[in-house]
Amino acid sequence: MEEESKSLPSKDNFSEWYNELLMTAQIMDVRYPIKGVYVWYPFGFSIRKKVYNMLRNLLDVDHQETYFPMLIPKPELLKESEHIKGFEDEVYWVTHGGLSELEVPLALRPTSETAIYPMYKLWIRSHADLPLKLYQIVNTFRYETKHTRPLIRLREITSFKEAHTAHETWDDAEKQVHEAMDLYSEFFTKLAVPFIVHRRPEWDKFPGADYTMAFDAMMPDGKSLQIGTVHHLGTKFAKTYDITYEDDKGERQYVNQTCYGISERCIAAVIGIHGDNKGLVLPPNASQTQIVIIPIVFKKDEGGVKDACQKVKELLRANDIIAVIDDADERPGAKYYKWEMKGTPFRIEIGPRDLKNNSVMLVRRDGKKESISMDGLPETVRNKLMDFQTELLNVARDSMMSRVKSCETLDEAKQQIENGWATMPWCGDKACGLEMENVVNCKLLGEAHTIKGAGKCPVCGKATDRIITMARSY
Ligand code: P5A
Ligand code: ZN
Repeated sequence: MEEESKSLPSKDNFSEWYNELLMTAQIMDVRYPIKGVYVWYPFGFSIRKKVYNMLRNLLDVDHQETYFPMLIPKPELLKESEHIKGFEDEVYWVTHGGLSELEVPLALRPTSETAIYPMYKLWIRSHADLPLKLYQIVNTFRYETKHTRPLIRLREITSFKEAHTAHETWDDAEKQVHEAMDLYSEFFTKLAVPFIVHRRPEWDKFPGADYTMAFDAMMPDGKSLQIGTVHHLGTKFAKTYDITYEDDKGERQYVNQTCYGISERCIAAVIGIHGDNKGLVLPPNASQTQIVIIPIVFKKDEGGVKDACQKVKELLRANDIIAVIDDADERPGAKYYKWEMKGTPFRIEIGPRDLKNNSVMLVRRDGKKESISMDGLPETVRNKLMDFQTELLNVARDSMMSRVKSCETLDEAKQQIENGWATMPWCGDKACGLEMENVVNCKLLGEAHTIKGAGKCPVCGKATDRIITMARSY
């Protein structure tokens, strides 16, 4: 596929930079002629593959993967009144089969509760069937009316990982909420994406949930991006879809449920948080290729540089480090540009002088450069990849935390959210919360148990130790 060799707008103009990068680095093609629907380039898809394999591996420990239909009969979708109120203006409908109108219109799943739970009613009989923990990775469709953006706000979400669990008691389900949060924490940490978990306020929880815990990442422009959510569903859906089990006393009880989801927004977060003016920066865990080897050859291949490159590649591969050689007939500079754009974590340059010294030149994607010995190369490289991964996370986490500031007045908060997040006391009343959102023109992300404090509600003046995070959000 043709590479375009032009430079990116500065990352200071985040939106422009992001849109250009997706095309130039060949992650998403935004030219598909439907609003909110985009196409994965094979390179972008290789990132998706890496990232979702990681997610699968984490889930497969104690979940089972499955597949449910994309089409949902209208009566099933409409059964849960609170749920459908949240989604009714986002549903795509299939109304015809060929020329004939369908007797029962079919919805394209906006999420799969209403596809899965009628089957859970059939599958769950006794307490021996619990807990049940299934997940699927599918596309879902939401007729989003807010500004659509590739990977961030899609009308076809192509990589929707949704897990749905059923338990005996409310407390069992709550335990699952915590397990899911641990799993997501591990996932985002492996992706080098720092986050804060917020308990969403009542008016912003998942339609039909008892409560919602959300993972929020900070994008370079200071806006928040919800990169994953875990919902405690209580018995709400169980009552609607009549999902019961026989307990050990022989009595029928409603199951308690949870569901949790992640989409390709997690990849948008990696791109946004780590990328720079030269392009993508991928943490080694998210990159198909960890190392590009570039032969530095002059007129004739002095000292067997090409052979040495081949040997290094094989040595690394034998140690599970994915290396490729770029031996195209181009200037090294052009190659650097290309692989930097694609975010490859490390570049190894090998020239005649390096060979004489029994060493190679290692250049990290963030520019740090050092000569390392051929002896023990795979171990050195593996350690340095891990260091790089950890540093990316630490730098990003420090940068995020330095942009979260505690504020006392709404004016102060308004200033603060121009390039970060504001935290402030909130009495807990919905009316005060909505007023705060209005005046500051932001979203109340909710309470984070990692952020503590006390003070007075800026609206009603009541003393409180409830601290809420405020942000502009995607
Ligand atoms: C949990 C899984 C649900 O749908 N049902 C099954 C629950 N939750 S959610 O919060 O509505 O969505 C889960 C996550 O998906 C991402 N997301 C989106 N990503 C891209 N484009 C969209 N239009 C979109 N809508 C939601 C968010 O990360 C969200 O947390
Ligand atoms: Zn108040």
